[in-house]
Amino acid sequence: DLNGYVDAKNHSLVIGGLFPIHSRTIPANESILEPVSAKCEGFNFRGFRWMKTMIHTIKEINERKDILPNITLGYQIFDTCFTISKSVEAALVFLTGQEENKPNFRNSTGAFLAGIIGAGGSSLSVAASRILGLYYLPQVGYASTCSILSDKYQFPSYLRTIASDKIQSEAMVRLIQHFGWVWIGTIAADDDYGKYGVKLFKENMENANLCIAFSEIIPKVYSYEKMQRAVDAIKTSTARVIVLYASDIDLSPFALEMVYHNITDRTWIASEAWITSALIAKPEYFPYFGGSIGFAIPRTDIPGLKEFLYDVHPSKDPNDVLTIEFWQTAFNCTWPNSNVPYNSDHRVNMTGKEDRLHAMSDTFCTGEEKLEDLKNTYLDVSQLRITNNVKQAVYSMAYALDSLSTCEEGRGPYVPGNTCAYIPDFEPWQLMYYLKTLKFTTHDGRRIEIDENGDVTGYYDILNWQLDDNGNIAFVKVGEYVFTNSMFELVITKNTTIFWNTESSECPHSVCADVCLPGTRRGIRQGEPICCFDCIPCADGYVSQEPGQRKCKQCGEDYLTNAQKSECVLKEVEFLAYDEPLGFTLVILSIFGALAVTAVTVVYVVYRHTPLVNANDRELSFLIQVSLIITLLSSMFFIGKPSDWSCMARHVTLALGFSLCLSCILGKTISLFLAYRISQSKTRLTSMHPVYRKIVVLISVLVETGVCAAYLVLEPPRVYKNMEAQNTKIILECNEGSIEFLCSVFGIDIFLALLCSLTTSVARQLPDNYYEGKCITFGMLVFFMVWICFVPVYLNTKGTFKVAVEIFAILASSYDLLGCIFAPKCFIILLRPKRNTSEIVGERISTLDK
Ligand code: TCR
Repeated sequence: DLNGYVDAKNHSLVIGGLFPIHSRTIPANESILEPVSAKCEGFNFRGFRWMKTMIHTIKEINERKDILPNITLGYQIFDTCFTISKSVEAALVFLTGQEENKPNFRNSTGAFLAGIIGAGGSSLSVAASRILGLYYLPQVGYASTCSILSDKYQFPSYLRTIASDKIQSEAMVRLIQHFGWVWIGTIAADDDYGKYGVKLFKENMENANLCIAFSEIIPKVYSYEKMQRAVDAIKTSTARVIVLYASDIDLSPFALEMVYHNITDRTWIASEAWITSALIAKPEYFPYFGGSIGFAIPRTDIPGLKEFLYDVHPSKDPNDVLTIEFWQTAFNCTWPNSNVPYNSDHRVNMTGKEDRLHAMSDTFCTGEEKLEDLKNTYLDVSQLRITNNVKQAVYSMAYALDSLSTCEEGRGPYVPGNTCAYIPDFEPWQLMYYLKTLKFTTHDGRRIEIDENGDVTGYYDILNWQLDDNGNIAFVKVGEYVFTNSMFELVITKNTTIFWNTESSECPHSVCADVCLPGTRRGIRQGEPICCFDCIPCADGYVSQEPGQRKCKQCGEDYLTNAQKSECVLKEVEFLAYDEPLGFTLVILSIFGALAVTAVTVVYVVYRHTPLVNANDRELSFLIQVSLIITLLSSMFFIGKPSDWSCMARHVTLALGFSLCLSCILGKTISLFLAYRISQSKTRLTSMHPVYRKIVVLISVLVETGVCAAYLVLEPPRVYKNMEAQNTKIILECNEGSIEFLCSVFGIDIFLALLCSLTTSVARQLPDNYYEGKCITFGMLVFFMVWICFVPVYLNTKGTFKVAVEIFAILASSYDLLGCIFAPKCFIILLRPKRNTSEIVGERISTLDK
């Protein structure tokens, strides 16, 4: 049988109501074979208050002159006992009006059922709505938030004055992001509310790249195994933050379990259904659930409700079993002469045993008990949230009926003919028309607009459980989730303190793996959520500069990584610098060489009229000195930081210097060669005219200049960063530009050198007093040796030494020529002046110059 309240007698219209006044049904006794309607137990004060609010609201509407002036509303309310079976039973009774013992008022009394308020939990609304929807009977929910109820295909006649959980699930993810958590457990009640709520939550988490550590279910009917699974998941997981999507009634056995297993140090994200529930918000649960943070519908005050709630007494109506049970439960006594059970509990408890206690309290109720002394959810009007939804649900029904009643014939909504519907005999779908587009303002000035899915928009307060001065749990508002500028926004109020139930009292840290430090990257663990990862050090040449990087970035080629792999550092640039010992020494050597050549030139200028200087072309000697200065100083271009200019300059000056030098030597050796041939053959061979020698020089220098110019224009050498030689350094070098050109430039020099060698090796036997031929022969020999040695050494050295080797070869060959060609002559000029006479120099030599 169904418990409930009826007041339908003298009213033309009745509104149905479904409320969870009890928490569960009593399991049927196995010995009874025929089906009977189950009895209920676990008096629910909150549901009782909701129901009273419906009655209060209907009274208020009946008293108002502006809504439905000529019509008084009645009600018929059933207790769903928070079970699907009871609410289906009630839905069928509403439709058929066929309940045992009760008048079939819908047809016989003429009272007409306009629609139904409720069913509290989603599963109950879903079940009832599947049946009521068949007849399009309007149903306005006040607490069912499951998202599927928005589906008008499945639930065509369901509307609600509470927002869908879609919004709350989003809000939870925003909250989680706000506090920087990434690894979250979920616990859901075993019903549509819990399961769909968590489903949406998980989807949103996935979109936000956050991870679910575990998802467990709280069983509806106590089961040791199922409960243990959930407890174990919580115990073993590293997730410190857990979303708990359940109605308070379903949650209470679970809360006991937390106490039993002493699971503290968890932060619970509360769904709207339990955040302000007195069933859970008990001071003894505070060590386990303190610091919970969650969403609540904004609270309101309802004028007159408090007085109406206090106006309850069992003596008023001996048949009012619910009020008697309320009284018995609230005051812990037994009402005389009633067989209403007191405080019975048939649940299987945590120890696994069923303890059926049909306890009747020994003390009888006197009726003198004072409600004022009672601290009870029923009478607590400080947290009117769902209660206000009940009120608005009744109002929306009334406003819809009001619009229907004020319809003008010919302007009505129904086609064809723009007809109207009339109270009391309208069809349910005709009332649905008005409900679907309903907009009204509530007593506290809020707008309620029911959209095409039958939903209203949601606003939430974010509450945090703290302990107040009296040791009670206070729901402290720490923020809001509001709809502004056409989008939802999570606002956590600045400078409010949030209580965290952690050891440090700081915001908990809920991660699977800690953020990877700079220098490492996140490495996937196969088959695990993305929030669980290993931190893998970056490879060589790669860095991650910020924490939590997914990839290491490659450093540019000019860069190296530091030891931590957290920074790219510029590679050291290496070249042969002026200020390092090697460079410095080489500079000194080349300058010294140049000075030595200058000294020789001075000697030559001073003694320019002596036969020795004049012998074998004085001008060529001067040109050789100039060219030696050029080659010696050209080594300077090899030192210092290379630039494109110095790269071009170094090879070209060197090559030109050598070609000038060697062509001058050639001029001399050709003369010697001819003189030798003359001395040998005794035939009249003319010696070479000095102008021809200079022409030889000119031609070879011009050829060399031409090739060099082409080299520079077509494919000049450039600076080049050598990275291969050493990983940690950049070696600045000059590349060759074009190998072919380089070879031809120096090939000319080699060709000249070969000619010189050939001619002198023949002329070296020419007897003269200062052995010019022999000296040049020796000089060329050394010259070749230097450059032949140079090649393998150069190829085998690395880095800056390469240039040093090159400079060495240049200096050595220049010094060699200087030493071999000019040193013996200067010796004679300065120290043996007696040998510097024309007789000794010999007339044969002087004939050379004719
Ligand atoms: N929606 C839940 C039931 C529920 C509830 C509550 C029950 C809500 N809020 C407050 C008791 C108290 C939100 C459902 O099942 O849809």
